[in-house]
Amino acid sequence: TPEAKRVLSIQSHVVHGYVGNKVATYPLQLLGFDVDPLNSVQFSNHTGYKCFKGPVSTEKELANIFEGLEENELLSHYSHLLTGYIGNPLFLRQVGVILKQIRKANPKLIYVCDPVMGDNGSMYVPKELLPVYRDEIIPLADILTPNQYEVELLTGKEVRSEAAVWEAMDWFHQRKIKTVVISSSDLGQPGVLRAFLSQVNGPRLAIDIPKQGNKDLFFTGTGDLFASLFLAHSHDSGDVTDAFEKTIATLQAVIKRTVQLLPARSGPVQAWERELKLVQSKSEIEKPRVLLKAQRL
Ligand code: PLP
Ligand code: PXL
Repeated sequence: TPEAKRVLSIQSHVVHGYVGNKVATYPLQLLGFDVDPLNSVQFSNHTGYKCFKGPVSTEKELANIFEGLEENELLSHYSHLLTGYIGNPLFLRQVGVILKQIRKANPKLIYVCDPVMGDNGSMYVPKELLPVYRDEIIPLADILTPNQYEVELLTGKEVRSEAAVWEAMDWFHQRKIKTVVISSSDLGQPGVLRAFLSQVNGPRLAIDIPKQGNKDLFFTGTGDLFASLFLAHSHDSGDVTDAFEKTIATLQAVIKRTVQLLPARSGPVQAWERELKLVQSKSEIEKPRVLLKAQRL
C-alpha cells in the first residue's frame, strides 16, 4: 500500500555543502516525509568550486539499485518521485524506465521533475541531456520546476516577456504537465526576481522576490531546495497558491540567514561561505511565515 508521504529522491550527493539530495532531504523530513535518497553522483562538493572530485553513477548502477527495491516489493510505497541534478543522459533515460515501473506499482505516484541543466544562459550539464528531458522525461511529470533558462532550453524559445512565460506554460500543459513553477526569472523590476506558477484548470500566479545581499552575490542549491519544498507544501495543502507562497517564504528565510552569516570582511565571498544555512533554518522550514503574497493573473 502506498504510504501517504514517502519520496524517492534521485539527485546528487555532495560530501561538503548543500545541493541536490543534501539540500532536499532535511526539509522533506522536517515536513513529515520519509525520504529515500538515491544518488546520481557522489561529489566532494558542488561544481561551482575551484575543483570537484568523485564518481558519476551509471545507468547500470541505477538499474541495479532499483532492482533491489523492486524485488523487495518497495515500489508501491512511494507517493512521490523527485528528480534533480543528473549528469549523464543514459542515467536520465533509465530514470524514465524506472518511473514507469513505479507508476505501475502506484498509479497515483506524483512525479516532481526539476530539469536541472543550467542557469543564466549557460548549461552546467552535458548538452545531450536536453533532448532526453524534452522528449522522454518531462512529458511524464506532474509538477515541473524549471528556471527561466531551462524553460528556454526545453521550449526552444526565448522567454523575454511575461507573454512569453504564459506561452511557454501552455507549451508544457500541451505536453500533459499539470503544474509548472518557474522558480526564478529576471522579468521583475531591477533587483527583483519574478517567479511564476501555472496550473491546468487552476490559477496563474506570480511572486516578486527582492534580491538579497549585493548584486554579485548568488547561491547554489536554491533551485533544489525550491523543488523539495514545493513538493511538500503542494501535497500538504492541496492549494497551489498556499504551497507557492510557503515555498518562497522558506527559501527567502534560508537565503536571509545565509546572507546574515556571511563573514564581515571585504573581498570575494568564497564558495564554501555561500553554502545555504539549511540546518540553522529549521524553524522557518517547519513554519514558513508568508511575507510575499502571490498575485493572481
Ligand atoms: N535565487 C533566489 C534568490 C530565489 O528567490 C529563487 C527562487 O525563488 C531561486 C534562486 C531559485 O531559482 P533557480 O532555480 O534559478 O536556482
Ligand atoms: O544545484 C544544482 C546542483 C546540484 N548538484 C550538483 C551541482 C549543482 C550545481 O552546481 O554541482 C552536484
